[in-house]
Amino acid sequence: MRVFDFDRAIVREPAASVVDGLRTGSEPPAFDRVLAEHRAYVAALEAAGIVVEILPALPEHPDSVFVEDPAFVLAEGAILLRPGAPSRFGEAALLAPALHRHFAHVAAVEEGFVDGGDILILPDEILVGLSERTDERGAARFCELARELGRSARIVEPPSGLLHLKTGCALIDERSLIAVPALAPLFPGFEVLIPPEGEEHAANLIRVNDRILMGDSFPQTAALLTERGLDVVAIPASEIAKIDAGLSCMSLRWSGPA
Ligand code: CIR
Repeated sequence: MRVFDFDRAIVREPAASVVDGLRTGSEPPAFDRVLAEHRAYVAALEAAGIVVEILPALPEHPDSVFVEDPAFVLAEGAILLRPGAPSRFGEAALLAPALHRHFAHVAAVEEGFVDGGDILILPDEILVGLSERTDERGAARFCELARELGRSARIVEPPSGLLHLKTGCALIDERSLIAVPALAPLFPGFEVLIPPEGEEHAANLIRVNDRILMGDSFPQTAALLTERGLDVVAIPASEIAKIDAGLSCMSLRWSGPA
């Protein structure tokens, strides 16, 4: 099985409060457009062969649609994380019941901070990037828990300026990644595709089974990936981009029994 083979996913319906999600830009998103993007995303996951569980919206947590940050999942088990933004502190506990329904093994990081957006699964190891959301303590504890699940994991220090490690990179197949230039040195031994200038946000894409799901505002990157023989599915994501999100953060994906 490849690390991007998935048949299950958990997502969370956006709440109307998503318009108050954390953002570095000035313009808030429109709720109806976020909802439409979320529906297109779920449909694209389903079309890629995934059974998707949709959890109810959590109005008290504007960013809770981004389920990737409070938890981490593998076929072998799940790890509840500790998101580093104060408004997101309660999200892991609210995800816990769904994880317990699907996984016999659910561990939890109980010290420091670590956001799932900083965790990148590669074929032979897991990388955890330090960021404003993920500190040494949380990252180190996460690595220990990942090792208990049989995976090798280590901390990396990406250059600052990105919200999360995966804001700027993603695995596209077993030997190659897409990454913004500043992150390319983190991946010796891989072929690194650099997104064309102006399309840096294309790097937050997801490889799902034999497809690449990416935002639909990046035609040059889509063409580069298509030329490599990849099956690219472009979906609308410009509204969630207003709250600093890309495609990886809206689902927890794994391969395994229901
Ligand atoms: C936040 O700042 O936490 C959200 N507005 C965006 C989170 C995006 N998460 C991710 O890329 N993993």
